[in-house]
Amino acid sequence: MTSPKPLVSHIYTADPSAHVFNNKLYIYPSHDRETTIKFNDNGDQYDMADYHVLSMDAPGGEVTDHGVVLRDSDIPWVSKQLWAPDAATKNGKFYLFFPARDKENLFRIGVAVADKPEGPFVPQDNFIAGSYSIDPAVFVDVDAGNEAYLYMGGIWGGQLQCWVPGEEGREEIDIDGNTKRLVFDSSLSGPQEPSGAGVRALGPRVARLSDDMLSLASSVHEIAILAPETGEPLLADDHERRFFEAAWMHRYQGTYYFSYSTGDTHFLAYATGESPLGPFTYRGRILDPVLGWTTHHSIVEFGGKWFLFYHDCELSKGVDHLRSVKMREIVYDKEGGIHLAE
Ligand code: FUB
Repeated sequence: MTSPKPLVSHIYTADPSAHVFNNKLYIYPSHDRETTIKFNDNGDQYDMADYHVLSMDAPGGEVTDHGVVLRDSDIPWVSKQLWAPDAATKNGKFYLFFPARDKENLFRIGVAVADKPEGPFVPQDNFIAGSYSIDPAVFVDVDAGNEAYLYMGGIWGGQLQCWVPGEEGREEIDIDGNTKRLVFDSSLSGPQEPSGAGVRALGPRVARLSDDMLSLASSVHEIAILAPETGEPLLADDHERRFFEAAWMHRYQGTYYFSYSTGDTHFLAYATGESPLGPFTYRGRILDPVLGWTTHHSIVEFGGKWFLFYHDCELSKGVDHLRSVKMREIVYDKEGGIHLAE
């Protein structure tokens, strides 16, 4: 299949989080912009300052840009870098979750509230207490009590590897069920992660959200992604399968699908499990590397079909920080495996 066209070409967009709200498809992307900041492995060149919302009435239909719905200067706790957002609805309100650097340069997750899916969104004064790192994905389990879960995490520029055991830190539950205290170690910033024979990969994080969607209602848990051949957590040196960033959760026929980017190996991969909290077992790849370093996606059912939303840098001819959102249909095989539709 030839590469699809970008959904919009009047602005650069990335990291699409797609949802169906009120029978209409809404896409919450990052808004990429020109910068003189040189490419580095910390992602400083992704220097975004606001969010737009896109919408579509039917798959393949006209795309509406609802304009700027939130900007960095309106968010009291933010210093810079509005990265990949997500959105959710509950109790008649709409919530935009977004990562950004706080005034101490740490990535945190914030939330802003609106009455309509297309905003405008009003930010909370501070980030969500206990949140950290990047790439929030919020899953409201409408088939299981409307419980809402916040997934987050990304290594290298996303700082997940900077949170290490330390007595003064906040409590968190690791994949063995042990409670740990974690503190931020800035010496681990940048393109660093655990490595070495037998060392486990860092897992993404999840916590339940409060009913008003504005705070965490549980401890943060590390999620286990297991290798199917051993049943053990993926190892840090398994770069073609381990979690890097871009968490997404969806449910298909009662199974929970956790999908993500493998970062430096540039795959979109997925793992499945019986609970939104995991553990998940690695299943395979959804998308091979696209043009550009990053790959980031969402998966949603719309009009009886399933779609993958993702980005690449074809429109900017390979400029890594100028990406464009696209969509492709996906199908499931009898075992629940995901494939791109022809
Ligand atoms: O858009 C900035 C960052 O690039 C996102 O947070 C990552 O997922 C990657 O796409």
